[in-house]
Amino acid sequence: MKKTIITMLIALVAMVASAETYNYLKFTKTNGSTVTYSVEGLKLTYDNTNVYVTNAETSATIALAEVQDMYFSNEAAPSFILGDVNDDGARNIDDVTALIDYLLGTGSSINTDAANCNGDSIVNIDDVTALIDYLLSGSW
Ligand SMILES: [Ca+2]
Ligand SMILES: [Ca+2]
Repeated sequence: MKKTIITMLIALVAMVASAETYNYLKFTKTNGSTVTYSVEGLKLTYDNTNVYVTNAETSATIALAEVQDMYFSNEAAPSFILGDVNDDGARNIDDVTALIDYLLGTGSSINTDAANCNGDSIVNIDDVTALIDYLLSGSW
């Protein structure tokens, strides 16, 4: 049944893609992260547990259980994780510390795109609050 649904999903995506030219295949994962793959040389296969993506640049395996959404897009996923201030791939209290140190002028460099947690145009104490709220609640 799951395989049938996936087959239908891939067929639907292929039909939609043929209507317009897109640059990326984008996956939204259940943890909220997104990942994009260039359609250049794109090959998509799957089995009962994984989707296998191969293109001209890379190959990747994505667990079906992690896939929330899959669609073609002209926009690549952002190259940072919102709130991952220190760019180590995880969001935790170390990012709060790094952000506070940055605001105090005592820390090392940070990813200012990832540090702008509330999505306005500046990095300030409001982003510390937003990041702490996220860490406590699990949602932005
Ligand atoms: Ca981090
Ligand atoms: Ca901000």
